[in-house]
Amino acid sequence: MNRRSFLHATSSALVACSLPPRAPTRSTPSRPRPSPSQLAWQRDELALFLHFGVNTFTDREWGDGHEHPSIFSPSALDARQWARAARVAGARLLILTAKHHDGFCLWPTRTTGHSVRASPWRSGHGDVVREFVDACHAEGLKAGLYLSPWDRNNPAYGDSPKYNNLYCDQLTELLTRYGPIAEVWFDGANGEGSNGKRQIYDWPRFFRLVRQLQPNAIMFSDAGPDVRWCGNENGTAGDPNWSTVNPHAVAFPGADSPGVSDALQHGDPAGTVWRPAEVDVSIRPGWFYHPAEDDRVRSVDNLEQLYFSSVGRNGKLLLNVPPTRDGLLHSADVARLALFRARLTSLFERDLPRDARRSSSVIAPDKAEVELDLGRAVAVAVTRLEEDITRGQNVARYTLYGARDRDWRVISQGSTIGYAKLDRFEPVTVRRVRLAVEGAVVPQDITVRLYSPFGPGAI
Ligand code: FUL
Repeated sequence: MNRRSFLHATSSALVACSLPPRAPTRSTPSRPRPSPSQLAWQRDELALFLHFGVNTFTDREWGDGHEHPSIFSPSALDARQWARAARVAGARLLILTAKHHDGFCLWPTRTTGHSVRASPWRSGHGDVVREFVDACHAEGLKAGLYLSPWDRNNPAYGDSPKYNNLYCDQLTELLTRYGPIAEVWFDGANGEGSNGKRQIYDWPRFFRLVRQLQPNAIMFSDAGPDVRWCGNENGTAGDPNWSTVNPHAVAFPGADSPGVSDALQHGDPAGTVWRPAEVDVSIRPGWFYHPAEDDRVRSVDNLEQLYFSSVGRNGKLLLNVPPTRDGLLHSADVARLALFRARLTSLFERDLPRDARRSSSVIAPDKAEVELDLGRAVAVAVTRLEEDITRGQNVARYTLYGARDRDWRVISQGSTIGYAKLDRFEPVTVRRVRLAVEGAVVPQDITVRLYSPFGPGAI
């Protein structure tokens, strides 16, 4: 059986194994834990990113700020189509580029004339942000916004205090006009203004303003404060991947000192702050839509791999799907998204073996074992391990063994677990499974989910 056919015919077994929690002692400092917003953010697992703006019409990735607003003229913009496709994909949130580096604003801002107001779209009366947020909410999804700090159009850029005021005004418009915004996405892109001076951003002020205007919004950047960049744009979270970080390792978005890349990829087991990794990657080679890339949309196999290397490595997947010049998601992308969700649903369909006997023991302060007896032989090809992250992230290393009888052998091995760790291997037939947790900071509940390649009847 090839991988594709067995992935289409899977079943699963779920077993929740509780390691007895230890009461914190003086030698066990309390671990950082997620806030309710961070927990919801992670549990959403998949979000869609929408790069849309003047670049869509110039066929470029980065505009230089000289684009004339008249080029922004989507003929059939339908934000409900974006949101429906996202819902079918199983995404819970969409993030729109309200402004990219070219400075063109997709909403009728009072801060600059370089916006949809100066475009022919909806005779200058349109508001993409409004249509986007309303469509998300109508489809039961959360809305998020990306406001590029780098602005290659605005004359104030480079005059740091002046531009910081303007940027705060833009944030204020976006965060007060449209109802709840669940995520605010910052990148650290930084350049020089027309005055030849490098813009110095006032990040603490930006973060304070977002917190004040939308206290429940998650803020993303290299430096959080709520979630961090995973350190690359190819869809791969680090291994290990800790959700705890040392906040001084990446002091501000765009920081480029030694150690930054490692800190973004791996986090820090001794970190004092909870700041999990978001994995942003595009379904096409570019972030913006380019007609020449219509036949380069990621395959379902590839999207599934992305899920394993992001959500399956304790990250959150932010998948970019760019609207076309019509203002619609391309039919190839929409179809791929639906198939991607169908693949995940079929792969992770659950079937709980209620008769599984479990035993668990703490062997040493940093070691614990969980053993499951499934009652009969089961073929297993994928495992999903989960820590109860409401109590923090603790596992540093694990080995999963399986036995049909007494013939114990290693099924998989790994480093961190966190929210979820997915492992895939050649199918093995086991009756008993043993998870050995090594190097845990604090032993805690681990859920072991087993997925069989042969359909529910196999369990
Ligand atoms: C980067 C930008 O420079 C890219 O154009 C894209 O928006 C990516 C998601 O973030 O910082």
